[in-house]
Amino acid sequence: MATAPNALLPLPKLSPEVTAWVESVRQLTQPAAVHWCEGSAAEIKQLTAQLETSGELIRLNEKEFPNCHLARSNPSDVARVEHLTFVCTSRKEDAGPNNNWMAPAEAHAKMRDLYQGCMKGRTLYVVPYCMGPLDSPLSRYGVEITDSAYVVLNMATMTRMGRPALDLIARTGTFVKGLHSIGELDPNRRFIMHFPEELQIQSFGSGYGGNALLGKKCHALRIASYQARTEGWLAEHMLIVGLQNPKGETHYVAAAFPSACGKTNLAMLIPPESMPGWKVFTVGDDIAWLHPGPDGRLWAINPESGYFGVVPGTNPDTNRNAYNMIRHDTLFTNVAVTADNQPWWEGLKSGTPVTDWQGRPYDPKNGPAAHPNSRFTVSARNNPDYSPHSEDAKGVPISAIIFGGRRRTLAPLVYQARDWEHGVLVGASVASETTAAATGQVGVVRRDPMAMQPFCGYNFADYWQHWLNVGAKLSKPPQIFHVNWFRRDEAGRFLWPGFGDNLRVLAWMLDRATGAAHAHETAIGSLPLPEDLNLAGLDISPADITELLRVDTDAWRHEIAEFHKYLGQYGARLPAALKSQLARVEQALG
Ligand code: GTP
Ligand code: SPV
Ligand code: MN
Repeated sequence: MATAPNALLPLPKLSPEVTAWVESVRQLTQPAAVHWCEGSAAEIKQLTAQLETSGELIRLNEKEFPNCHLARSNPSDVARVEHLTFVCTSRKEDAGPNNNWMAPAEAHAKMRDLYQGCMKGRTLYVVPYCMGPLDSPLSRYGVEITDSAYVVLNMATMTRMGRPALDLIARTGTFVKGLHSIGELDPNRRFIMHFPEELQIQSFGSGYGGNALLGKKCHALRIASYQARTEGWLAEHMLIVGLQNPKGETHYVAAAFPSACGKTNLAMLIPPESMPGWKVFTVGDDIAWLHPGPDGRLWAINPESGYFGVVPGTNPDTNRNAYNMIRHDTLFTNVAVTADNQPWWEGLKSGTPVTDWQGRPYDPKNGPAAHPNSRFTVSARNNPDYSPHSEDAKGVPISAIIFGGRRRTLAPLVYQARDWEHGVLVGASVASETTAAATGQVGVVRRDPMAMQPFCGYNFADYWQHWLNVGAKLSKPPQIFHVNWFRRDEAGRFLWPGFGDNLRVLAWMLDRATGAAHAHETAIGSLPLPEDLNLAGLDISPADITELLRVDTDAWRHEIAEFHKYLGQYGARLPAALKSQLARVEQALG
């Protein structure tokens, strides 16, 4: 029987629900073979060799980039597709104005048609995975069925993939079913469907990133956020980072920024030389699962085990650790290559691209050499500052939550919310310039509450209420802040150096959390004065820092009016506390 697992997996360890589902998918999709992934090094090696032979993976310069590969995706398939992503709840209003909705029966029928015989001549891979440490009660399981070996390789790095996950599923019974086929990579036959009530994901027609690595955005955010609401926790688009001050005390911070707005870089921050004694440890770079703990604090785990990070901009100056991390054992997608077969991307200070991301001779007339959303897939263990507490079953305690966006104007470098309720308003009011992480126009400001606009698996109004409910359970809630590393002057120059120097802002936040730092109150929240920030050794003009910390009341009045209008679409579902927090800010702005 084609679904019989390889000899390495003894049958008693298999969940009957998994085998029955795999068999039903096999009958529907009609693959030539079925491969149950065990997650061993030998298996990864074999799949890598297979993709090298087929030409889907190109081995890069072995001396400079040992064990690194390049994959080129279909040029029409280079980013998440939000307009083709649906949340299929029984009631439309449960998905909310923030999601595309389709009735579950209609979506199932549409997908069934697409899946019919779609794996003929291909191998069906069964990818069991665990999101979170294997021994954590906070972790969740899933099985992705895919016909892409490239997806298998990515999932093997990004999740705890293979046999231990299958064993855990057999023991606990509950798992998310994710069915993925690359189909014909036809943008007109491409859908990313979520059925949160059924713990199911169905994806067709894309092999890229969040569309295809179903453990990531589809499971760990859209499905998990829905589950988290009923179970009393939060699934968020947040990095988690540990900051050790010169006294040796470590505080953990979680930060939500929209896609391609600096999470990986903040999670891997390198302290500036003028801040000796600080150490930074990465727990996660993209997703956090946050649980109220018995001690009244909020505890976080990173459900992932690797980074699917933005390549352009990574260099030894912006982040030496990130640069070194991707110099070995890394899978690159859609970067350019040099004459001696090294990967190349915009922002690198050395090397010359000869072949662009599409495999054509590089010609600047065709745009950038590397795709702006080119990515690296790398194990978190490659990160020299990977926190050993990333593996803690109970997670790490969170002292501060940071929201942020990419705004050329308006949003100051940092401000602090009064309390949790005001913090929920601050998170809900995030707006940011769109980036290449999703298809569509880049650089236009759009509302992106909690950096979850593309990822919340249910109605935002219910989500904000859930945030308020979680806060009410915390006797020691994290302080909430908003940052903007991306302010520019009229010539387009960044006013703030960013990257490692962001620690100066984080240090102020930690002092605020312990009551040790000064701030002054404004209508939108509390801000530091220039002298409240540690700017020692930083080459920044007084005019720039003044501008970065300025609250332009007129512009904010306009911003808040726009936000008020936006909230209108959530109607009667909007939490009363959010409305009163908004009214308070409006009143303060006058
Ligand atoms: P996703 O993986 O899409 O969720 O992105 P991310 O939020 O992890 O963003 P990432 O850290 O990869 O940064 C995206 C881009 O912003 C890269 O090109 C970075 O070089 C750039 N960037 C990150 N931090 C800063 C900063 O502090 N200042 C400036 N100017 N650019 C930054
Ligand atoms: C993002 O877009 O926020 C990402 C990349 O982290 S993807 O996995 O494609 O969602
Ligand atoms: Mn992301």
